[in-house]
Amino acid sequence: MTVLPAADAPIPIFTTLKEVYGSLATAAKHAERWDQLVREFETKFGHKPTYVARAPGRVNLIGEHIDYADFGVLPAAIEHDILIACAPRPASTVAAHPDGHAPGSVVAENLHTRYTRQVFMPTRRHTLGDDVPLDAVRVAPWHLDIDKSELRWESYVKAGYYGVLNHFFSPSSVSSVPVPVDILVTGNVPPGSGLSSSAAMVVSSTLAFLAANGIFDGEKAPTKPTKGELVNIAMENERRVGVNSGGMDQSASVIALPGSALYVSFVPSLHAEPIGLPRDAVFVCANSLVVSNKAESAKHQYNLRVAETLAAARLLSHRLNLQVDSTDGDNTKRRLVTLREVLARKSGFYQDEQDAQLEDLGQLRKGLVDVLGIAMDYLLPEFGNRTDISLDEMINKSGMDEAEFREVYLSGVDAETTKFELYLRAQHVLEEALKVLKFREVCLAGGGNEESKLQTLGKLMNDSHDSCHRQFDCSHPKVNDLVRVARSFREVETGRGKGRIYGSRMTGAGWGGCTVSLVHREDVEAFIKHVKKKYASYEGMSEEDLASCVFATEPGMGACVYKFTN
Ligand code: NG1
Repeated sequence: MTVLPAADAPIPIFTTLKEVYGSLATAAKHAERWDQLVREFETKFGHKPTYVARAPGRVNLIGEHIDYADFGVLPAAIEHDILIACAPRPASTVAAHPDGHAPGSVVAENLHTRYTRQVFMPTRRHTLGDDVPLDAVRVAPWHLDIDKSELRWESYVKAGYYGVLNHFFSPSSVSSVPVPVDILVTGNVPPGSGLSSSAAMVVSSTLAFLAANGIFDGEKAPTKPTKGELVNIAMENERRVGVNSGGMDQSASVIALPGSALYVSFVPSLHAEPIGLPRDAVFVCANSLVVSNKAESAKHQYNLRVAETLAAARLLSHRLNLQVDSTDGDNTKRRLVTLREVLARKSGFYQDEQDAQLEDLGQLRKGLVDVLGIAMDYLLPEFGNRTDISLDEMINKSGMDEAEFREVYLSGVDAETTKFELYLRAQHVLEEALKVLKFREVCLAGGGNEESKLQTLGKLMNDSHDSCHRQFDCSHPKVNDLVRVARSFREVETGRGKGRIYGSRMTGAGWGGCTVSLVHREDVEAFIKHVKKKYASYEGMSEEDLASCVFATEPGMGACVYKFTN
């Protein structure tokens, strides 16, 4: 049997829930949700679903805000997921729908009553172009209106559909037309909590439209994407909602395998390596109840951090005189450079983008010391005790003229700020990259003392949180409180000694959302009780609500398509 690298494997098509969740026990917990989804689909649409697309959320164990700098990260899929039941709309039910049987039209319903029914249809403008013979028709790519100004549930559905249309229904082929589709969505990944509900929505929507259009059936099956291809399409799709996202969430949601975390790296191309965790390690998620709405706040928060991180790399590459741009005659073609590329070029490992050397802990450590020293000299302001620099200072130090810099680095960001924290952001990214590799190394090391492994992993998580809070400024006072509560478990007497909490940190983009804590398997129950009792915002909540706020999670199965067989 050939073992495919995880990203090259095909998207699994399952026909039992045990396969979907990786174990019978987990499947049993979810069976009622699935039944309800299928029942409601029939009630709402008058016909049965043909597929359910499933994509899980993820918890990031370590490696925050470094995927878009092209450094590897270490997430795991969680059990919580988004499910989308779907089917082509049969001609017999057309009378019931106002938009009838228009190609590609979608009726989207959500089991959650807060989200209302949406009906939409992609358009493909056929125009007579001046660059083609007069009698020829130029066909523009498919288009769907996505409202980026406010967070709407169907935007994520549309984002998934967009990629399917433009990758699988070529605009130049008039015969290739998507079918009308009915979909029903449900999910239990809490939105805005750092557990990647958005990636789970986009991945499941992408899969649902592929499935409903028969891409996994019979003769069309050879065109179906691999897991790695699906990740790339989902990343592209998520950007349509207005977030310049890295690739961590989509990779974890698509490629994860039960029982292992994933080390996901992006250079020279997407690669995912399953990482076994120490036997006694259990990760517990806790929700701060501060909702972090990434899409709406992107320009002050997430996208601004992406811009600062990329600008830091540009300034460093200029200071180090690295040849990162291509030239065409007298014209220099500017492009975005990542901190990882700066490090690779500075360390001499950058060869035709094929370097993998920086995944080696020793090499990364060597390169870092140098680059951090230079960052400290160059990225800080020249005068005063500030750490931030102004837009003018930043442009001056970039070696680019203002128009170019705005075009390449700021046009997509629309950041409402005049100050940029380049040094602190670069310091976080470079040091966090090192923490990820150490974490991976400890997990991969055979033998050794289990307790000391857990302590090392926990310390890395604590340091990561402190860096997210101080250097990257992406935590939130309540998230810091929750981390303090988690860490204070070490003072609690459990009957087996003091509580074994090894580390606790924010997870995901931050500015609210969840924390993840590394706890000894035997102490998990006591730990969960402690957090429920001590975190002030949980006061007065019912046991049922609390159970959805604080929960232990084992690394779960990645995305799949469930096919109904009769
Ligand atoms: P969240 O917001 O937690 O799903 C986001 C990005 C990740 C990564 C983390 C920070 C998206 C879809 N996800 O995750 O790629 O950059 O922030 O480490 O934008």
